[in-house]
Amino acid sequence: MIFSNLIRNSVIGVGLASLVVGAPASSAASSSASSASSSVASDSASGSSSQSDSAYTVPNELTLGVAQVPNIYNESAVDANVAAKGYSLVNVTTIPRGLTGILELKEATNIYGYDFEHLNLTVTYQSDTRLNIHIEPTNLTDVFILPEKLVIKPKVEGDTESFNFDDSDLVFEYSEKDFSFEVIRSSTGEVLFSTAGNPLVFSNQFIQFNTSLPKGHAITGLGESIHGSLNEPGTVKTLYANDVGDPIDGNIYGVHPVYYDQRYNSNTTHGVYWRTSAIQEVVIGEESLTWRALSGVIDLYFFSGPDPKDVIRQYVKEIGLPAFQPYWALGYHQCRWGYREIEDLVDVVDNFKKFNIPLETIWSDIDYMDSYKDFTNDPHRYPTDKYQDFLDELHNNSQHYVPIFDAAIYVPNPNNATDNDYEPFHAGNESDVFLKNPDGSLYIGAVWPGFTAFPDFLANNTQDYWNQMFKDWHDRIPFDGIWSDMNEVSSFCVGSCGSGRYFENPAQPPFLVGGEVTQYPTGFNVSNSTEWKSISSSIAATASTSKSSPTSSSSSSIDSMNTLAPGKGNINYPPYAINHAQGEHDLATHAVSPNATHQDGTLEYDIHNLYGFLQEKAIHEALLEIFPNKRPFIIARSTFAGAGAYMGHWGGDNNADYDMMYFSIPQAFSMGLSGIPFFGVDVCGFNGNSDAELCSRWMQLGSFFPFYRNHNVLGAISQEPYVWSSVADATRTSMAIRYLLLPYYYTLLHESHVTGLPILRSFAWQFPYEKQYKGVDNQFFVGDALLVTPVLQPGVKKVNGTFPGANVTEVYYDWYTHEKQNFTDGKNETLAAPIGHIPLHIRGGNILPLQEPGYTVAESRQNPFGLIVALDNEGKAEGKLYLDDGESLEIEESLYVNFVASKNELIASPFGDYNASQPLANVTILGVEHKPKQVQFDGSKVKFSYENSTIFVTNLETKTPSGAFANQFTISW
Ligand code: MIG
Repeated sequence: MIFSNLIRNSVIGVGLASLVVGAPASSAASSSASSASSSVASDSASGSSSQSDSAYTVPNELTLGVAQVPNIYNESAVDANVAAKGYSLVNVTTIPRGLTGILELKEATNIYGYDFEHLNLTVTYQSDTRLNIHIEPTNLTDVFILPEKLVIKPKVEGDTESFNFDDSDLVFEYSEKDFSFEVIRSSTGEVLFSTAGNPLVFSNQFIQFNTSLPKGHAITGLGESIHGSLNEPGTVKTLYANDVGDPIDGNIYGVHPVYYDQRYNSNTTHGVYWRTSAIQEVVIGEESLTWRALSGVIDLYFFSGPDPKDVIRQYVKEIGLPAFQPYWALGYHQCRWGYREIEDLVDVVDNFKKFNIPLETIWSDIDYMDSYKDFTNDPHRYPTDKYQDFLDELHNNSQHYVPIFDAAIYVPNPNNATDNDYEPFHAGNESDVFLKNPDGSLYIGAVWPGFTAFPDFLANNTQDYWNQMFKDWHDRIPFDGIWSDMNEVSSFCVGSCGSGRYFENPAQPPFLVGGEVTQYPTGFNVSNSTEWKSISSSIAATASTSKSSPTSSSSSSIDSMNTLAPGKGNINYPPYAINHAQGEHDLATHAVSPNATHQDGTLEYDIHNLYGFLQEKAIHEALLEIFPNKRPFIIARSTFAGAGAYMGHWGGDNNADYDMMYFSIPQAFSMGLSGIPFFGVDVCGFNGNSDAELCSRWMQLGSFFPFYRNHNVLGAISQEPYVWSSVADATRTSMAIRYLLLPYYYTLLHESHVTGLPILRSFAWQFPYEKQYKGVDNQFFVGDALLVTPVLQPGVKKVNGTFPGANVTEVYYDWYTHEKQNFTDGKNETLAAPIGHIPLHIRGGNILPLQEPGYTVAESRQNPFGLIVALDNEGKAEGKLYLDDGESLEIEESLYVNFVASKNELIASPFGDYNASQPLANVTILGVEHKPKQVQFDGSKVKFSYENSTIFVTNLETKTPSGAFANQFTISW
């Protein structure tokens, strides 16, 4: 039906005049976005497929949004806190777990939408640590309610009869006349949240409330953005999923409407989650926080902590515990945009082997596709038979393959028989799975292949269609996981630009691809210029460096657009203009337009922020069909609260520079507290050229992130770790540490999966109320046991770090020398850090499980185990190990080992039925003051050596012939 419409449309006016043949047009949208992104240049010819020679491009003018003045920059904009009159609360009624009441509008001001006259307030004490405040219009016409099937809703816990309000750590208080409310921590009496002094604003396109914050606050969360770990006063967070190359402070790919408020005066932390998919903005002031949304209802959850890790566990448990990644996900991943043909992949895999750098997974960017179409492979550059042979070989070597998958589906040209045989579109169109325009016609945007449609994950048939497409694809190309890109959901043109012109397909997008290839990191050594010259000439042959910016908008200005409209309102140009980090701030710039409509009538406007999340769930299900009972491996770009239950995430398009390397740390913290512990960024940098120094530092830093992948933009110089010998050395060093620590990382993966705790941990979580460590985000812990102090600057041989509690309660040991460090709490310690060395310390009190590294994860798992016991000041330490087959979703056999050391004795107590048959080879005990007379394993003497206050027990294999942890054992000294 829809498709026949398309055919009919196609006979109307074929306006070829606006099409550009061959050469790429000017750079557009994403390059003009913001400070950090100066990326887009280079050519499309080298990356595009066989048809590129005569490809049309999508006309540039289709990419330009209507210029908007964001309200926060508009000095004449009305301040709703001043102008609105608020509500009064009446009819307050106590209910078994809380109260209800009616809010009556005092006077309509209709500032950025039509005010609702009556609201229902419901307060529910969900548990002793969780309180829910729900406010929605009494009349729900034109109000979007977020369905539970899209985003989990935290539920009341325990039995209502026996619930005792006095046990709750959170208390709700309210004022009736000028309605305001407070949330108070009962144990301390402290006000955690107070709307007093500001009106509640609740209209169809604008909801706003405020809370006071303590001066000198420490607010984290409200991602995703590139930012330090704290949201300092003056920060304005835009929560609108956006395909843009990592502008500092701007809205990027994901949306996490949650903040953590860590208070150093009362030593408590609480969290606040607004369960809404709406477009939002949060303004952090010196002593206030203002939260606005452009649709939906108020559904706030308070988590009482009281420690930051408690808040993380409480929040993440309610949104969805993180997916348990397969063991192999912890291996090293190599990717780039520009592995042009299958032979490139073959070479890269060979090179890793040749240079003896472990490679677990090789990735493909859009290079493998036939004209960038999903579910295809280029018949010339990636012919199916060679592709399959390659994957066979890879799998025989226990290595893995992950291809990119783009969110949009190509709309073929019905006038062109070869093009029109693109089945994924026809199958989807026939089963009616794509987003529509408000008039019911197909919504057609533009992405890499040209004009495209967008799967509607609320439509009835989408999951079946999806399962079938992925299965067919996997039957041909047996991938091991999926890299999900462009799912914000990105569209390069504004609105349904392809309606009536999809018959121009294939039409490539009108902006250039590739990195800013002339750019090198700060501190790039000019003496390396010979290297640069040789590659730059080859790049120059294919690259265009033109950077003309888009002409200003031809359409009308803010005044004529951002008006009040009845019903659901002005959907494409809401009266309140957020500060969207795209050139013209138009919501439809570089994204599917807000008025795109789902099968059940839901508008993108209301659930734009969920597009990626819903797609990831659908991919997750499709992968489960392909690999029954195996943990799906998905790395995705756009995320929402709860997405971590389905995927891991990478940080998107960063730059090959030191700033972005630093920002990866706070970004990891922010993802961790959002329930996405499996995180990493493009190591060595995406946009721009990396260099040996930056890449050495980054390969070492990245080796401590849960997800460890090097990725690079099209057109930039190669940056695989073997490209520079110094990087190869640095990489081998830190990869040997990572692979040695695989059992520790896997135990942390499992812990995060069952508790919600992040893997990378900030000082503020580990030492929550040491004010001097507030906001530290240039160092981090891995689990509780390891402290990483990376070099984040060029041209240095030393790095400063701090060591919480050192010489007071804590002991730190140097990883490499085993020496106990003579550090002082709170002091900046200067550490030697020549290229190739990343300072790493073990915090006393911890026991680390190890396994001798192999070339792959599978090989490593065949090797003997080891332990590092790092004693604390009292000669104690403890640790854990979790193991299983590494891939089953329903885990039948698992092994848990508890390690406890004290009084010169280590006891390992296993339980569970998974059998790891590899023996224990060695145990290293740090912090033993005097050389012991003897060391015993289960009462019989074993050989050992002693040096630097460290006992080395080796050659233990014969003591544990049926597996290191088959039985309990004791080692004493
Ligand atoms: O519009 O597939 O973030 O990792 O290399 C750019 C090409 C599309 C964006 C991803 C990046 C990937 C690139 N993609």
